[in-house]
Amino acid sequence: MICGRIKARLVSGAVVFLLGETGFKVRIDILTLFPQIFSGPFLSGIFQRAVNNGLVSVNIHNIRDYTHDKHHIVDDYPYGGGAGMVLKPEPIFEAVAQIKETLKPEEGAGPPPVILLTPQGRPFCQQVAQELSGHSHLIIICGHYEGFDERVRQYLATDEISIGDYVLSGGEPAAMVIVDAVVRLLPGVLGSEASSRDDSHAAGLLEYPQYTRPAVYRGWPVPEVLLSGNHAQIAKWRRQQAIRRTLERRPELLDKAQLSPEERQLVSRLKEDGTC
Ligand code: 6GU
Repeated sequence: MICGRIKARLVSGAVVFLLGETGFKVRIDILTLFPQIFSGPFLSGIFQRAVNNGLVSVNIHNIRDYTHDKHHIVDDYPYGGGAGMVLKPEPIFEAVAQIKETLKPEEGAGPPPVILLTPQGRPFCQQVAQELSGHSHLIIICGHYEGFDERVRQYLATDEISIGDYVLSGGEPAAMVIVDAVVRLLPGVLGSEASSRDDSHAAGLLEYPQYTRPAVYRGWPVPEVLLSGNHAQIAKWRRQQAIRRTLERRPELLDKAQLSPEERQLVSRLKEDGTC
């Protein structure tokens, strides 16, 4: 098995970047007009380790390679007029069909989600990352120009995701964000299960403050409780800090967070104190 090295493979004239090869638990196919954008981000850090350990494979496909005309045209003028261009449906349908054809029967029980990345999609958040991390195969399509022909949305995509209320010139940065957030949730990718369990947003709260040595730096001490060795006290302090920080910065998150009655009281007290 050759893993961890990026391989440029020629598939019917198409360059497909393939990270790793066989035996992967999760496979992600990304369709893009700019495959070269992806040659960096998936080659370092936890991502590379995940690929090396056979936990994930990412295949990047150039939509242009699924055209049949001499000039490899992927877009066209909008019916009805107006500014900008629209991505043609044929190469996108064809790329997805070819990817699905290459699936081995044991890969994924049902058809994989086909996710369109557009500013009009449902908002991406930790819960969506968790949901996507439960699939053994994802197909992600990056949009460009004025958008997709609506038939891609209607008859091919099973999901549409946006990473926030702003407009990017293409879906590629969004694909990187989503793939990163999903891959780090896969079992075995992070060093310990605890590291993703304690993440900001994992429990609907922002993460508590962290400290490392020295115990006093430039006269600024680490909170004493963290040096106490009392694990129950430390856990309580961290939980309170997470609540306090969430109330200060993202109070709307507290409505959905799972808090004990005592913690709800803490929130009311902090609000009354005006400390937040
Ligand atoms: Cl997924 N695509 C584009 N083009 N812009 C975005 C986005 C996606 N999410 C937020 N803005």
